[in-house]
Amino acid sequence: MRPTSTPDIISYVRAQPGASHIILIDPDDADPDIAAQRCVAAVSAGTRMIFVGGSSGTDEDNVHPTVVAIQEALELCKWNSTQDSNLNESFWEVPVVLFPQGASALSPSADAITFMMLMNSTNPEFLVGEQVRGAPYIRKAGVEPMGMGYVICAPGGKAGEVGQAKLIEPNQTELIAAYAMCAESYGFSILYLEAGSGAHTPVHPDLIRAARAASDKLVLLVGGGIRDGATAKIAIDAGADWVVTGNLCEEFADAHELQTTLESFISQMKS
Ligand code: 1GP
Repeated sequence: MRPTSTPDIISYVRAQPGASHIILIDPDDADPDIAAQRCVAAVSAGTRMIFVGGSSGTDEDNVHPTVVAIQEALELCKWNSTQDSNLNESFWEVPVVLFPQGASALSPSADAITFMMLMNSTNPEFLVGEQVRGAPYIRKAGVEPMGMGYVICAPGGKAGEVGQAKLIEPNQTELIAAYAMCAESYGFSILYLEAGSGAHTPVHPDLIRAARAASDKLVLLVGGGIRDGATAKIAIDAGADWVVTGNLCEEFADAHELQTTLESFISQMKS
């Protein structure tokens, strides 16, 4: 849901006071109602952005209803908070952002889109092809594009396979620094270092440090294989601004349990 505190979503993304959490909802893994319940639990725990997408199995038929269900659930929570003077309604103004596998996995109801270049893909479709196909839809729908360099690091997982990425190894710090400089030079706002969903090892902190040192302008996102607050803190201490988790939030059938887990995750990450 669109924040009223900033003129656009990228200003909101930049304005968060560091060590922030994003929940990634994969519409291929959860129906819209479950996804919405997970988002309400996550926002209650302190999550400040919601990504909707996945590297396979998503299209407008599952992405759009998922975005709508999440937006409606947040609206309802915001409305409920207006009935209680102790609650701050802006707390629920958490943007729902597309993190699409391609031009067919979009929704006009999203607040913004990570308009990404998969920078280390060997396939031009992921550099600019899907983006050219999706741009007119995004423009017509009025969904805010946030330019993002997306770089997949080893082990890379399905995102690395589907995106045909030449994976960045943990010792390739000069290379990741060059990607960060390149992303900044393109005028992107965000750089996302991805290890792949469910990765057995997250992005190496040396890579995060090198990217951070190469650019202090980019908002730095890190995700893939982060399952606990201590690991998230390592990423934050190395220079990440936001940590993304997907699998962690899919493990819980019970929203209350998810909320409790994320509360301790976020508090440890920020410690
Ligand atoms: C995938 O980085 C995200 O794009 C999240 O990964 O599912 O391992 O948390 P996980």
